[in-house]
Amino acid sequence: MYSLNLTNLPLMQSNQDTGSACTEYGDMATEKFRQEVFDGLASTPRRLSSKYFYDEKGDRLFQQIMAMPEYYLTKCELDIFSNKTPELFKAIVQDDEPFDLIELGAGDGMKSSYLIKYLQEEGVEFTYMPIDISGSILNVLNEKLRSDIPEVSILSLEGEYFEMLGKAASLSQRRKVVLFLGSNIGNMELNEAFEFSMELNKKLSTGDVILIGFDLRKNPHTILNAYNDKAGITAAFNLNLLTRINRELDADFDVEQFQHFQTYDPESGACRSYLISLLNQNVRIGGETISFVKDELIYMEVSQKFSKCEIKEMAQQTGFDFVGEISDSKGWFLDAAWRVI
Ligand code: AVJ
Repeated sequence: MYSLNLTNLPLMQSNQDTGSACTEYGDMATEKFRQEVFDGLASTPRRLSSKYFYDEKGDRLFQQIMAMPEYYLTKCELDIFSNKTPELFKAIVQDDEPFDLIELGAGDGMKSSYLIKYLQEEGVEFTYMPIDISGSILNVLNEKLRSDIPEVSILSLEGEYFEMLGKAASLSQRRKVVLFLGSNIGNMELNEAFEFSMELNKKLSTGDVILIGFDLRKNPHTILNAYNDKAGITAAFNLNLLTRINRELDADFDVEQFQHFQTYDPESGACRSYLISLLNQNVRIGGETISFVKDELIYMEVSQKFSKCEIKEMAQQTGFDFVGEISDSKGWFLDAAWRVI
């Protein structure tokens, strides 16, 4: 059985052994964060990027969201990965040829571990390459897999998606299968999602396969409820970004004076969240002051919902052949398999 463990090779560890590189990376990340916050708040409407929701507190809040009865997405995709594993297998495996299984934003690998286990049991030769911006979550994932499926070969890649995809390609010539699960693609504006898909296509080779998780259009109440929970966890998830800005960018947002507002537009399929300023107020960020008038909005996040038809169109228009689609038992969520032409 192929079980080369590359996880601990120094080459694979970005910024972990040199304190200075680590600090520099941190400074650069903070600088990018500061720039994006200022640019976003200066645009009309004001906006902040939901990719910054996930600090330690944000990770915990997202765990709570996934456990909420209203939030169906994770349960649906888990249904697919635990009950339709043979179909996933058929969509991604070609002959018995070894391949690299790359996961973008792997997180705790909850869903993918079902697929990994199945591949292992079928005796397929593959290396699992989780890519995540968070080194600590990769460590957690590593330990978990190592104890649950000890024979699996893992190569963790810490960093930005496309940079690490390039690295994966330079390290191995094998066919690539890329997982991008959880409807993470929904957090991009539609044009950004198309650009992302084209960029992914450019970074891959003919015959490579990607498996993308899409949340499907359904009864608008079901969708809105998933993002507008009574307990206010989604509200806290949005407001936590203000707390993060206070801490990391030396700001003084009064979190009590902003209120979460959620919309779902069944025509466009966009589910959007906003924060509303409850009064005229000045917020200091670093050396600068931003004035909010009462009822002014900050646009925080889009969670785009798709029809099957729109998903097929995206594949066609970004250089992929549509290979297959696997839905949960409710038909609410879909993992689509596309092959690079
Ligand atoms: C992590 C992108 C899947 O948009 O459904 C959950 C994030 N935001 N509740 C989503 C989220 C509010 C989530 N994804």
